Amino acid sequence: MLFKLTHLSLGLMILNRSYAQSVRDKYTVQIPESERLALEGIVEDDPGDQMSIMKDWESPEYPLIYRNPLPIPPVLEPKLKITNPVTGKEIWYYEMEIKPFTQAVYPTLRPARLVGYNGISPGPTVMVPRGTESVIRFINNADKENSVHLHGSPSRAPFDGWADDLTFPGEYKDYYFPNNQAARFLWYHDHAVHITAENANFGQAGAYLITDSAEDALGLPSGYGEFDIPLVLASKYYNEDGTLQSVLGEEQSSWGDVIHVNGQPWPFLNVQPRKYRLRFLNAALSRNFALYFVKSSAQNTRIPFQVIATDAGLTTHPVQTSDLYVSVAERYEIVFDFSGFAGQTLELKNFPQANGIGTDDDYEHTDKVMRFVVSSDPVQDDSRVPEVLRAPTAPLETNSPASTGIDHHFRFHRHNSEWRINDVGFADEKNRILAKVPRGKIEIWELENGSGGWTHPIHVHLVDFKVLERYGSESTRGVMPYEAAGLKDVVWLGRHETVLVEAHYAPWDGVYMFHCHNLIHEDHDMMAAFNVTQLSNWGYNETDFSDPEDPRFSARPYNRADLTGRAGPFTEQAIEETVRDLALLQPYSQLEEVEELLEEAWRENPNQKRDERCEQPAAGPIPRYRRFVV
Ligand SMILES: [Cu+2]
Repeated sequence: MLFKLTHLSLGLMILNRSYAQSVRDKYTVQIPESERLALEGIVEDDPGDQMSIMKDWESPEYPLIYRNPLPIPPVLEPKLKITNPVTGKEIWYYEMEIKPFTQAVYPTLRPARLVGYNGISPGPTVMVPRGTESVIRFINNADKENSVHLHGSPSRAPFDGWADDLTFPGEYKDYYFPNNQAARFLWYHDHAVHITAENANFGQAGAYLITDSAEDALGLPSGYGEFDIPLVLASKYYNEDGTLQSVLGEEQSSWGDVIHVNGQPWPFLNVQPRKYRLRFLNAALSRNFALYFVKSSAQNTRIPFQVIATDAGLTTHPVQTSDLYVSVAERYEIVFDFSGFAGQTLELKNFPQANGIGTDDDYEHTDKVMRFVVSSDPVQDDSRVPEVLRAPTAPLETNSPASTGIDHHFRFHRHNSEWRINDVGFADEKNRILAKVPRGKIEIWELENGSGGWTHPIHVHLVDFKVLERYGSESTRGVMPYEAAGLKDVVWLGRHETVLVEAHYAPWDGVYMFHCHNLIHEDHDMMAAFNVTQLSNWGYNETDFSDPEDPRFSARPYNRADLTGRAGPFTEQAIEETVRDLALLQPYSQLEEVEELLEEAWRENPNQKRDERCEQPAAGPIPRYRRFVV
């Protein structure tokens, strides 16, 4: 029997290896010579035996599983609506104060001290119509520095949450966002260098929804908090006394043994027997989820549902599935039909170690997420899930990739107990720009996790990508059908998995991060950058926001009395002036023109090659202010 099994898995490995080869044969590998040499020189740590023994609790035992209702984060109203002096359209101005608060998680223990946006976690939900720009003033009234990233938004570099662009306690920073994308579930969260995991763990994450009329017209289940429910997943550890465990000093992963949805451990939601739109966001530090639904009375029978959206908004069509992988930072939206379950209870569950794709530590109750209690009274449900949800957008619209070459290969690995990308960490300032992409170019990046000891969810800022291929010596799952039906900004590299992603590097030039979204890995130090470089001779002058540390947009100090008394920079007049001054710099008002010109340049020269000048390393030190512009 043992012989047979070994024989079988050996056969599988050989089969997978030849599949990997056939995938790679479809593409020419045209990675830069310096990158090839760097890859050859990598020495990797041996992961050893990472399979852990399942434990019951590391936190105090939580006594109220499925006993507390699901909280819904409140929608934040804009404080002011200001007319953009360039476009004449409204800019919605919001404020969020990052401050401590307490949450009684355990009924008989001490409350946990958290730090969140406006003193709640998840933070308030921002909901903004497509085409309305927003400015959010994030005010640091906490005890640690922060940086805010609006995940999934093509924000200009100084507003993208660059890890070194810090706002310290007693400072505030105004972030300017375009909201030009089709309806989509973005999220805002901390991105401060080395303490992102700690800040996120203690509460700094929230939902940000762009809405649009095209989506509204589809007739999907709607009504925020009513039939359209955000489900922000997290997984944490608590101390003996009921306070939240810090993750400072943790350098491997923080799996957590207490599963939270919208800040509440293992909640329940009362639902009607009808269709609901459920928006999943995995906001955990390290834990990946493989979700499925069952009836409480039939735990072995998974119930199918329809995936309708990915990280980048609606999929082209609904994709039916009965399980859903959601690695850290991924968003998937589904429509679940409770109409056949009147008077019953359903459970949302989680496969241990994602069916062998993950390496997450499991505990007695990490296979549970939440419960749905379906009322017995029949209701009228006019919502529907159309067979076509949207037209495909680039680079999804082509059946074959526009570029046949692999432009970069990035290996996510561990060396000397440090997490690295092609042997570089974010602290390596001289070498951390790993790609220089001419603006508008379509590139294919090959993202590799050679290890069986750990996995990495990879996030590329600025762009949406198409997941072209997934392969690996022990991987058979390929690209999941729901991954293939939409664009993504995070992709999960499971055990021994390599993934090819294709993206259009637009619309802005500038320096942006890409990194592992296991926040412990990101902090220590699996993060690097890419520079979308200005196109020469494209006959167009536009505003420059390419430097993520541009001091024009850095955080500023404030007086507490000014904030509470609405004086100084917090008067209506001062805010209006600040927002108008920002708008006059035109971070986004040229967007449509820029996109048209990029499309035109692309049509005229579809085989645009990498700009050879980008291969040259910079000569000598680059002056501080211009240091990111090559
Ligand atoms: Cu990682």
